[in-house]
Amino acid sequence: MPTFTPLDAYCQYSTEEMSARATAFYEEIRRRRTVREFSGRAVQREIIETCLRAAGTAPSGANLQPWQFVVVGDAAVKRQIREAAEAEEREFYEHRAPPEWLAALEPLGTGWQKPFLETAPYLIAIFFKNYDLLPDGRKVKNYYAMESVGIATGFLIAALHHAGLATLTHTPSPMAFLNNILSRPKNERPFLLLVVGYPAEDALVPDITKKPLEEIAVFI
Ligand code: IYR
Repeated sequence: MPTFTPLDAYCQYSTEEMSARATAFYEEIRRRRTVREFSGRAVQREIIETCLRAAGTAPSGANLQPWQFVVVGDAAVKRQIREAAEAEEREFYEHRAPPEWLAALEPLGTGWQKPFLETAPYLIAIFFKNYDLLPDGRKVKNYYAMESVGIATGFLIAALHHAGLATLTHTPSPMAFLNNILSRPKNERPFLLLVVGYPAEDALVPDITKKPLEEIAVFI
């Protein structure tokens, strides 16, 4: 039998307050920029932990929470990840990527070299689990694993931004090397590598814009 508790945590606001809150959040989140130049300045582990707790509150299929976050602060492991990622990225940029993909990436100014994978204080490897493994080896299916992990990752990016940190959603492809380097079981599939830290003092970001509301939403 399911058990239920009152929705004590819900806060209701006046229309004015709601409007002010919606605007304040929009102003806060619209300042977020993906950063590719990181400072080496250390970040307190406790801040990362709190942001991961925020990510862990995300909704998920049947509340099965099919995510695993692996926080890498160790310089030697970061180097291994950089080397493996750059090998894949070099293949991608020099051979695998079709011209139209390279053309789409042009405005971002990306390339195969990924120094930020060593410079930034933390790399958070995010995995999704289509099934969980019980200690006896039996599999328990998860539902909407990738969607759930996408939502949790959005929460994490927002939480880190809110705390005053910069992030980069990095997707070296393929990412299977993350399982080997981080010794993760085979039911954990890499979702993305989140680079976390302070932006470099002189960090530049591409001059790009977001689509206006009219282009991304319709009311019917
Ligand atoms: N994974 C490569 C290429 C890349 C692909 C997309 I789609 C981006 O939005 C950015 C980069 C890289 O990280 O450089």
